[in-house]
Amino acid sequence: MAKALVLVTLLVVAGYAAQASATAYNVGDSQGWTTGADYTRWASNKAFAVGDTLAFSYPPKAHSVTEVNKSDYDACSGRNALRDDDKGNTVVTLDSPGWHYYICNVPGHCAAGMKLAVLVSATPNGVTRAEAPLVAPWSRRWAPSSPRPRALRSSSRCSEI
Ligand SMILES: [Cu+2]
Repeated sequence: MAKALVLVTLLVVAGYAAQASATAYNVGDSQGWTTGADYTRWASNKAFAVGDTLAFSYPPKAHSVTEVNKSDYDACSGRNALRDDDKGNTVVTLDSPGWHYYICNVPGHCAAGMKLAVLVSATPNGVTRAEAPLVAPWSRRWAPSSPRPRALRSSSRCSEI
């Protein structure tokens, strides 16, 4: 029962969050997608989530947006590209959680800094810390109605996880 309540809570929260709009990021901000920018630094203060978009701003053929796996990212190799585009101003939707790696496949550009790694969270963005307390009172309201032993059992079950 406690698990079901938790599940319902998660579904409600997820449903609430899904209504919030995804975030559209301009990679490199005003610098765009180019050599000489620091994309590790650009990404470091951002929380990416499924549904967000990355807009890579660059002239057609001048660069590419090439999605690769981690080892190819580390090696700056676009040989096993998962996705590849050089048409200019590529927009990528972050459609799955986990790490996503992008490089520019023009020779020398990745080594010159055109590489971006983003960690994508499964939770859609939009639930800010300011909104989060809205959820908390529900759980507090539920707690007193539950018999105490069950509350204890559920909390011990939580600690086993
Ligand atoms: Cu390039």
